[in-house]
Amino acid sequence: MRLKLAIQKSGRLHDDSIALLKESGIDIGNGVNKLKAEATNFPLELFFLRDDDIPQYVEDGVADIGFVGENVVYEKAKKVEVAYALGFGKCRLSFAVKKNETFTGPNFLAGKKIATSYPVLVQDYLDKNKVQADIHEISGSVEIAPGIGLADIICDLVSSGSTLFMNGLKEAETILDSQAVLIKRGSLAPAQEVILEKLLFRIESVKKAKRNKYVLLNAPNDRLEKIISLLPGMKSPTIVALATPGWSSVHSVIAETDFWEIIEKLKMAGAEGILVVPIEKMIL
Ligand code: PRT
Ligand code: ZN
Repeated sequence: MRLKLAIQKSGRLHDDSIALLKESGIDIGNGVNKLKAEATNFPLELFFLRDDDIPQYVEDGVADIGFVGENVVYEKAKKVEVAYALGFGKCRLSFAVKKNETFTGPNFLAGKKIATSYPVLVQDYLDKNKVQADIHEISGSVEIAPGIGLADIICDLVSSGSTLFMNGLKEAETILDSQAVLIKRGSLAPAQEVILEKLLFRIESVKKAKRNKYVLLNAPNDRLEKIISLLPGMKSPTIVALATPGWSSVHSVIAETDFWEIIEKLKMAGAEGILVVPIEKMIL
């Protein structure tokens, strides 16, 4: 029994999808230029598809699971479940107005022409806010629509904002925060659910490891109590005696988010020779 995974053939999600599988210890056999590939050391078969088609293929059972942006999942509204947030491909779907205009709220959209590749999500937003507007669906280069007189406003994906800026537009209102997610068909065979659980366990270990750092430091024994109180660790830190009498080496795990704050406090508490190393996998 194998699990069939659909990922983007080429584009913004492709490299991160492949990297995540590699970091999860999954080797992909023959090249990615074909339509399909098989993992050599895990019961996984890969399909390389356009991202827009992935929800449909998962609903139809051509693939069992897929890696795809939430923006695509919700726009396509197929019968698939969002099982796991993968943490890459982050962006937002936002309205953008001409830079000299002021977006005053949903009513600003009333009667306007909106260019977008996301007509379903935009219509949802309009309905929720009881506003009527004219949606023009276009598949690419949405940002040029106001400049050529095709639309008054756009609703498009934004990450750095530089595309909007270069086209004389500014972000006005976000209607969806998006990232790549793992979607699945509702009804997987029990044996496939087991494979999916194994895959998710590996992905979670990789993600946890990325969020944490392994820290080693030296400290005089009379400062140990203070230093230990600053370290969250998974359980309690490891303490090893150094060859120099009265000194110990302390090892622990620190979350990336708290990292600088804790390091500064550790230094002030008397820690020396602090080493910070990346963690490859983290299994709790
Ligand atoms: O060929 P295929 O259909 O598979 O690919 P595609 O061209 O439809 O998609 P692709 O590869 O461009 O994007 C795939 C997915 O990446 C999207 O569905 C999102 O989930 C995610 N993603 C993340 C983005 C962006 N960031 C992003 N910035 N997708 C598109 N953009 C575009 C945006 O449309 C705009 O043109 O980048 C531009 C804005 O970027 P900034 O940095 O200038 O703000
Ligand atoms: Zn696409």
